[in-house]
Amino acid sequence: MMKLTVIFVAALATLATASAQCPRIVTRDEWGARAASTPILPIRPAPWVVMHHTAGTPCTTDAACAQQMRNIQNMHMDINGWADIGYNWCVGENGTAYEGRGWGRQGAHAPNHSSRSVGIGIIGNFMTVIPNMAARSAAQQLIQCGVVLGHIAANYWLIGHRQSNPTAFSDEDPTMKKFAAVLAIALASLSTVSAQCPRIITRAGWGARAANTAVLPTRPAPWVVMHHTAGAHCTTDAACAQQMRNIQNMHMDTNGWADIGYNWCVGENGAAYEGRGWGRQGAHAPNHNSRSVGVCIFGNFTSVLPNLAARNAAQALIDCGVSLGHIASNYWLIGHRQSNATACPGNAFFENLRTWPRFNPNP
Ligand SMILES: *[C@@H]1O[C@H](CO)[C@@H](O)[C@H](O)[C@H]1NC(C)=O
Ligand SMILES: *[C@@H]1O[C@H](CO)[C@@H](O)[C@H](O)[C@H]1NC(C)=O
Ligand SMILES: *[C@@H]1O[C@H](CO)[C@@H](O)[C@H](O)[C@H]1NC(C)=O
Ligand SMILES: CC(=O)N[C@H]1CO[C@H](CO)[C@@H](O)[C@@H]1O
Repeated sequence: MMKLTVIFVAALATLATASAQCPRIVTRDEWGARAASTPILPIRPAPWVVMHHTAGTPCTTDAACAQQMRNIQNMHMDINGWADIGYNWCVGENGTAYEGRGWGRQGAHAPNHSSRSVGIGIIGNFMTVIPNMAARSAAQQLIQCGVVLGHIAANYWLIGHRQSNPTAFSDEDPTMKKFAAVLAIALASLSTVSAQCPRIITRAGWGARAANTAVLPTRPAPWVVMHHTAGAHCTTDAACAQQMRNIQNMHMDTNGWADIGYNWCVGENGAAYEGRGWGRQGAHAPNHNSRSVGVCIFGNFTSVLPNLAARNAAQALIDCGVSLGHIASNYWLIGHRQSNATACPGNAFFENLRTWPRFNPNP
């Protein structure tokens, strides 16, 4: 009974996290798809994600995007003679993902990759403009959602359609050249979500005292623990560097620790400050120190949230750690209070943290 309860709670936690990762989804029934039966994807989870534009009309309302899905499905079935709409998913500029062939099915969208990829079409023609932020975020979320649900490999590769079948686009066609350039920008902005690190200030950059701390025994770290410093906020490089020096002095001289306790701190100037750094064991959350990366945000977030610059930098730091192999791609995020009895990281910040990717409500 107890085992069952544990499994049930774990399953609920997984579900909660999975739905947190997914964008708003409109199913085939909801957009009025014609019935179709397509083969199962032979390689699962899919190791590739192929990004497309539909080269047609963009849409920003539910009604218009559903109409586009029906138009594209009709074209793919009646004109191309395919079994169904070619894409696994489409994404509209209303920030919504439309189920095409869906997860676990082989698409007809990129001949060299259809049997091993998830094909995502952003609805619209992106020769001269990039998809809006709502569509780009929804596409990235859809990919993360696929990873969490086990349909896309955690170490997937993202490419544009033209990288799969270059012959489909003639270099003689100037519109295609333009499309390629614009798509490259759009793809770069997508991949930066998972690959780009925030602005980083090294130990030398903030004037750290020398210290030597133990190597993290569990790598990549399966946990990320978020903290606030409960002290002064900082929005300038000079003030944040001063905070780092103050905290290091307190942790070394008052607490008697080998170094500043955190692996990283983040300021409301949008920069990440190297504490113990990657691959080192921190002293920030007794129950998790040997298996986590501890990240603090400078300030007291009991009744206010860290500003957007700090929140974005903290998320970018986590993504950066994943892409560099220091944090497990299926890491769990928790607040310090979930590791040890403490108010940290502050009520306001903790409530917000619950909505972050990979937040674990029941560690
Ligand atoms: C796959 O890509 C190669 C190299 O561009 C191309 O020659 C080939 O025709 C493509 N295959 C298909 C099925 O399109
Ligand atoms: C943090 O802020 C709260 C109110 O917002 C205050 O009650 C508390 O004393 C502050 N904590 C510290 C350590 O200053
Ligand atoms: C963390 O929690 C444990 C168990 O409740 C407790 O024994 C320990 O003193 C706590 N450590 C700190 C630093 O608060
Ligand atoms: C970003 C955007 O345009 N979102 C729209 C998506 O569609 C719904 C319903 O049609 C609108 O309410 C949103 O504003």
